[in-house]
Amino acid sequence: MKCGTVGIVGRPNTGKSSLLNRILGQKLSIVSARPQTTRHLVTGILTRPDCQYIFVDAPGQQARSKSIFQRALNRRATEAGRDADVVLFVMEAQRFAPDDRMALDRIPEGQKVIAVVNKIDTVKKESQVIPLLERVARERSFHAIVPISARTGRNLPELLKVIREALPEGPAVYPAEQLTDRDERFFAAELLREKLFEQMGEELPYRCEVVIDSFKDEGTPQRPFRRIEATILVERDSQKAIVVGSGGEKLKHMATAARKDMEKLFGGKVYLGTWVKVRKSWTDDARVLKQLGYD
Ligand SMILES: Nc1nc2c(ncn2[C@@H]2O[C@H](COP(=O)(O)OP(=O)(O)O)[C@@H](O)[C@H]2O)c(=O)[nH]1
Ligand SMILES: [Mg+2]
Repeated sequence: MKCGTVGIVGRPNTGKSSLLNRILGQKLSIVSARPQTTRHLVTGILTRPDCQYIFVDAPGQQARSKSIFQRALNRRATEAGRDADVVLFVMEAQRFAPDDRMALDRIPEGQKVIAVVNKIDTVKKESQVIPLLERVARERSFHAIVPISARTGRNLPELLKVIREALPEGPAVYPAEQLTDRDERFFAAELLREKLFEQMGEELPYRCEVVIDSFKDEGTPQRPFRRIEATILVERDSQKAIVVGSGGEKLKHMATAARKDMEKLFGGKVYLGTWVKVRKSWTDDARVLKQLGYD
């Protein structure tokens, strides 16, 4: 038996969260077309008869970290690369740019790193990526370089095999059926935050944070029912108006979509109450960030 942690790192938007979700066959980490959707270290556990993989999906490393908040996200990504038994460095099939190199450089020397070249479904012929693979091979001494597609699932069995080889021997740490070490409260916040990314304009989602004020299990095993109260924090009154929408329509729409996803993930009915509150410049307020768990 093998068992160990697998850190997933790389610059924003290369498909790290998509890869984790695809491997687990479940939407665990939120995904969006915009960079910097992921803010937390999301653990996803895959147990096979001969191996337990403990994946840790990290926020993307950003070169220009302007706010205290962004620097905290970068630290989390660095942590994921440093503390794992094996690191997946995820990049795109079409490019290896300075921000990719920066993310790669943050992985400490001596770490076992597998270069994962994602999105090979975007090239016409797979042989087209060979020059890039050769170039990447010169960047660092990788344990392996594996081209994949998180979208189609191409080469994922091979990737899992390569990861297994690199993991240490040892018994499973988690029960075989456990999917994550995060609790339902965490996923409730993430699912609502995902709707902000999906349905708000370009900049706004980066100014928002979701806090779960209360999470109560009020059902029975036969009829599960969860009562959840959530607050969306924004930085300014004008942003609050946009999130709420005219007549509260926008907020209602997002809350409904989030509630449906929660019901799917948790299995059972959910009541979701949502509020929007202004916390001036929370992305640059060390005290608020600490309260939110970014330290
Ligand atoms: N064509 C293609 N798109 C992908 C693939 N993997 C991820 N994406 C897209 O790339 C974007 C960023 O994905 P996400 O998983 O959030 O990236 P992250 O920031 O690295 O976690 C999303 O729009 C995904 O749908 C892939 O294998 N092929
Ligand atoms: Mg992500």
